[in-house]
Amino acid sequence: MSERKPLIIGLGQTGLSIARYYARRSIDFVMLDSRLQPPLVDQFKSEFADTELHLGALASSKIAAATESVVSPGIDLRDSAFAAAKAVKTPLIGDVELFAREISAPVIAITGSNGKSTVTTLVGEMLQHAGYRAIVAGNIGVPVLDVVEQDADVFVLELSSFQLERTHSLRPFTACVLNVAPDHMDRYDSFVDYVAAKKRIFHAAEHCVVNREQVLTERAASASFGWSAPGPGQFGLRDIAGECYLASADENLLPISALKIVGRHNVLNALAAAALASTFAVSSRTIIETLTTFSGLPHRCQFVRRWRQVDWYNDSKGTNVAATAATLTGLGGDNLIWLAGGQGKGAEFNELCNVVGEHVRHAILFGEDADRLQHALAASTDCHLVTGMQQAVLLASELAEPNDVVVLSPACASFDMFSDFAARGAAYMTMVNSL
Ligand code: UMA
Ligand code: ADP
Repeated sequence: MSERKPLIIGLGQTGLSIARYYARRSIDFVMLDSRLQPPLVDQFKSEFADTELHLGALASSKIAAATESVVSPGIDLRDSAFAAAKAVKTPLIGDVELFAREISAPVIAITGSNGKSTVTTLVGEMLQHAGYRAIVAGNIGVPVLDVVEQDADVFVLELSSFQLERTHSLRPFTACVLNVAPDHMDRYDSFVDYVAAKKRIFHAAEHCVVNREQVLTERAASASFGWSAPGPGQFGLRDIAGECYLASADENLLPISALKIVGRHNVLNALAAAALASTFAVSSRTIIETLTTFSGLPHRCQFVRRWRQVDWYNDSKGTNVAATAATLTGLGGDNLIWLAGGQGKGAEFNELCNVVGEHVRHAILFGEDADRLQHALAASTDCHLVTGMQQAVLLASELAEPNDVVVLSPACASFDMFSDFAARGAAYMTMVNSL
């Protein structure tokens, strides 16, 4: 009887990885997806031809009657389809919960509104350079159950609030909330609820690493990072003879100018990664080596090209207001031509007014929430509405004057026009490179 099997809900990257995990353990399951044509349905049918699959509106009675449901992060647990399951206490968990129940290697767990992938990658590289078998997974694009059987000395996990809210058994060796700023406000009743989901990462953690400037995520910590000069157990900045150094307690690590990653926000990311690696006894020398060689991930303030004396950047991963504000501030100046738009996820775009007023000469807006962006920012800069990426790039190339900087940093999710942020960034770069 299918009712007594576990359910997998969501046939995306996570759902497929859970299916493969159950199959490796000979556990029968049922797959559900609310869409009639989920992206990975053909792949699923070819691998699991005999498995029960239900597409379309989620049946609440089925979910309530299952042994447990493993729900993909993209699905909102407030959906009425889960009410009956909650009433009869059928467990609703995520893939990270299954992972946590199984592993014995320590976990360094990283969350935050912005900088997660950059910091997770940096920490993974620091540990690998120190000689550990460190495996990076999670919201960064590698479902945790794809790596659960790998022989690891340590797992470095990027975790989203959606993953954390459905995880109960994780006991991280080190946990960190990098920062909190409004994001995914369409998925939470309030900002407080969103912050609470993020702070679940600290539950049962042996070491906590905190951002000294964020009182919202304050707690007793093994290490902290922030802009101020560091005391014991702290990472921060110190001025030495007019040069600003990343420093740990009384040790000066490296000058900011030695970092390859650009922008003020990336200085904080570097300090956070150093603080996290220090809880795993990675030496300062290894931390410095990694920080001086890491040149950043694609789609994050990525330099694309200089064309007719104009620099073009791709920050497609800037998917919320705080991320875009950090990028526009980081690029600086008052001559930015800024491409933005997509799905705003309920964001308050007027929080961008000051930073846009200071740095942006022209805003070129497209996608589902372009009107809302224009409405919020019309008084701060010159706004242009266009129908898509190609028109945006062409208009930017017409408006740009020598020494201007053009940047795509959408402040929005991409799903209205692209499969994800990477496809959006790739489309932008192709168009920029073909100018
Ligand atoms: N969906 C439905 N019906 C369903 C199932 C999904 O409409 O029944 C929709 C969701 O609303 C969403 C999309 O399908 O719009 C994808 O959801 P999913 O849960 O199937 O996503 P996966 O493909 O499994 O990818 C997820 C993460 N995506 C989300 O949380 C939305 C990926 O993070 C992550 O890399 C992957 O698991 C592996 O862990 C991406 C992301 O955008 C990068 N994350 C958000 C962020 O970083 O802001 C949280
Ligand atoms: P995440 O995985 O949390 O989305 P990324 O490291 O992929 O974070 O960076 C995504 C975008 O967020 C970057 O392109 C940049 O615009 C912004 N960003 C990165 N780090 C920070 C930070 N520490 N504070 C604010 N914004 C940041």
